[in-house]
Formats: sequence, structure tokens, C-alpha cells
Amino acid sequence: MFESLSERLERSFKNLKGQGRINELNIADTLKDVRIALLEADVNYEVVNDFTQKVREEAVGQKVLTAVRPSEMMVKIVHDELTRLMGSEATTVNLTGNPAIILMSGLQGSGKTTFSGKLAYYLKKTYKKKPLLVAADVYRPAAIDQLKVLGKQLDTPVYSEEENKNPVEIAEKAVAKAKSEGFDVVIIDTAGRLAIDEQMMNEITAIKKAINPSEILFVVDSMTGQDAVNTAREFNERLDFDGVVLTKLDGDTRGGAALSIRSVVNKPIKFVGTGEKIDALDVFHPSRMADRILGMGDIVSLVEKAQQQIDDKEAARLEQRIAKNQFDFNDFHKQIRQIKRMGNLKDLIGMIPGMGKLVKDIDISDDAFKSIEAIIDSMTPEERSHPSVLNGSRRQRIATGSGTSVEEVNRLIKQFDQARKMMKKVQSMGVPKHKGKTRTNR
Ligand SMILES: Nc1nc2c(ncn2[C@@H]2O[C@H](COP(=O)(O)OP(=O)(O)O)[C@@H](O)[C@H]2O)c(=O)[nH]1
Ligand SMILES: [Mg+2]
Repeated sequence: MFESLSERLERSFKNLKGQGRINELNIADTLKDVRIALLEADVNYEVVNDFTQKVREEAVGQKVLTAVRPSEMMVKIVHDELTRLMGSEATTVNLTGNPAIILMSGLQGSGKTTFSGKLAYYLKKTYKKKPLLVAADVYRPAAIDQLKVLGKQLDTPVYSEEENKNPVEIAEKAVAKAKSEGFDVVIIDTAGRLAIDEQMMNEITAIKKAINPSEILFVVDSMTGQDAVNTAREFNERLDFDGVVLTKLDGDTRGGAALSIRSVVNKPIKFVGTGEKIDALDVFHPSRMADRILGMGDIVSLVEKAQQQIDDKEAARLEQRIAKNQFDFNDFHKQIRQIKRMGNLKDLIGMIPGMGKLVKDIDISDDAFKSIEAIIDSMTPEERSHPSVLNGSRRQRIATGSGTSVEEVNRLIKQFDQARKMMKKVQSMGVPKHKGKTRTNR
């Protein structure tokens, strides 16, 4: 699966080998290669653009981790971005309702009937469910037989009406039967067409309306690449389905569908089919899929560990400085930069002790910290680490240098003092103490 994509991505990281750190310049070639790799894997053009843009932003803003090489850092960044692209979290089927009703949709040959059988097997095994399979593909007699064969193999009943050509009626009767006979899940296999057509869409929409399913799954052949994405878009517009099933991932699919569908239709991939056998079904895990695409799981965990260590070290250092009343404008500035890098300011602001008050009157936008940063930048190193030397003439100089007013400088310094006191107070109120601190107190 995805062999050539994996190979190409791996090769693209080699560009960065031996470089001291990631910057706009040395990352350019790598990004170009990543881009080509994705386009060749038949990933949607816009998705690729968005992807490389995000990777660039992430990479250039990264802290320098001395424990890992830039190429390793890039692997981790691309891995995380791939995961995000595929939806981050695994999501499963909605089994609420008595019975829960799961409706299949998709083109002919996508794997609906096969997947219906697989899903029945999976739900029996994993959730101890009692499913009823429903043959609502009324156009091909062979389709009903195919489902019956699967049902027999699984020891699961199949509801069908050989003479009835009305799939809506069949679906309704099947649900009624499930209710009266104690089946807790109804899986409805429907007819597809070779291409999108109006009749098929009307039919499945009518079934949806009649039985109000708890879950509509769109089944698609991953080998069809960009076509899969387009079909998904059309089905979603008509049906507003709940999730995607990607079949035939065992073949030599290039990966485009797996990587594009989620962000194009904004619906999660829930399952993948990996073979013709009844148990060839996997719950879709975005990060595991990213692992498989990159094939570099060990590097990813290496970088995670290094990041964790840096964060722990920094947190411990900061804690000590607050305790000793040494928290200064350098630390403050570092914090601001960190917050900016993390993105969504509004969510993060409340998480830092004392910080909420400091920015209370400031409009929280991307450049909320602009004047604060300008003021800190205009301080001398001594002023930054010893704010107590900031007398009137220094404040005047800083205001001029930063293009702000003395009032603004005064306000910042006052608020900084308050924040510092607040932090110390918060810390002495039983925030877990770091080992290093206990030692200095002895
Ligand atoms: N290799 C492979 N073949 C599959 C998979 N899912 C379905 N198929 C095959 O694809 C063909 C069409 O499947 P079917 O379930 O009849 O599609 P439907 O027309 O949508 O009901 C059959 O030959 C299946 O055996 C899969 O995950 N991997
Ligand atoms: Mg079928």
C-alpha cells in the first residue's frame, strides 16, 4: 500500500540531512519534493497546496531541538500534518437506535455488498450485536445471492424479496422485521450504478427519508483516486452521509483518495477494506495510517521524546525563576513567542498564570502582542533581566524606540509586576514543586 508515496517522501527528507536547522531556504527543496510526491499519489491539488503551506509554517517556526536532526524533525512535522489531513481521531459507526440502521451508498463495484458482510461480522465480533442484512439491490438477482452467501458464512440472516422491485418498501419491511424479531442492527445494502445517475440518487434519497438511518456510509474504491474524491463530493451533496469506507486498500492504490477525501467532503473515513475476505476490515486510524505512509514510526517517537524533554526542562526552569522572583522580560518575551507559535490565542491565554489580567484590555488578535513585543525589544538586555532599573528616562527612551507612548510603557511594566506577583502567589499555593526547587529551599 502507498509504496511509491512512502519512497518519495522518504527521499525528500534526505535533502535536509546534515543541515544545522530548518529555515525557509533549505526547506524549499524538501517541500517541493513532498509536493510532487503527493501530486503523484493523486492527492487533490488544493489539498496538496494547503498541506505544503502548513508544513512550511510548522517547520520554520520550530524550536531547535539539539537532540534530533532537521530531517527527523521534518518527518515528524509531515507525519502530524498527514494525520491531521486524514482527520486526527478515529471515529466509529453510530449504533444508537433500536435497531440501529446503517445504510450503504456508493457506485457499483465499490465494495458495498462485501463491506456489508464485513461490517456484520465486525459488529457481531466486537460489539456482540445481532445484525440483520438487507438486500435492497433489486436490479441484479446475483447481488441478492451474493449477500445471501455472505450471510450464510456469517450465520447472519439476510432479508430479501425476490419479487419486489421497490427498495424503499424492502428497507421499511426489513426494519419492521428487525424490531419485532429483536435484531439490534440493520445493515442495508443498496444498488449502485457505474456512474452517478439521477435515478440512483433519487432511490437512495428515498430510502434515507423512509427509514431515517442512524448512519449512512459512503463506500468507495480507493484505487479510483481523484474520481473517488469527486464521487464522494456528489454523494455527500445529495445524501449528507456520515462517514466513508475506503475499499481495496490492499491493492496498489496510490493513496490519493485516502489523503484527499476527508478534507474535501469534511466527513471522516471510518473503515478501510483490505481484501476480499470477510475479516479484511480495519477501523481507520489517521495516525496509524500516517505511520504506514511514512514508514518511519521510530523517528516520529524519537522527536516526540525530544520535544517532551525540552518542554519539561523549560517548564522546570521557569518554575524556579518564578519562585526566586527572577521572572523577567526575557522570560516574558519567550512566553509570548511560544503562545504565538501555538496559534489560537483566545484558547491559550487563560492557561498562563497572571497572563489573563495582563492582556485583559487588549483585543485578542494575531498582533495583540505587537506593541508589547516592540516595547520589550526596545529594552536593553540589562533592563530586560532587571526590570527594577526602569526609571523615567529609560521609559521615555523605550517609548520613543518602540513607537509607543510612555503611558503604554508604564502600563506594561505595572502589569508585568502584577503578573509576576500573581505567578508567585499561584505557585506558592500548591502547584507541584519541582525537585530542583526543594533543593534550593533546604
Ligand atoms: N482486494 C479487494 N477487493 C475487494 C474489497 N472490497 C470488495 N472487493 C471486491 O470488489 C468487487 C466488488 O465488490 P462488491 O461488494 O460486489 O461491490 P458492490 O457492487 O459495491 O456491492 C468484488 O469482487 C469484491 O470481492 C477489498 O477491500 N479489497
Ligand atoms: Mg453489491
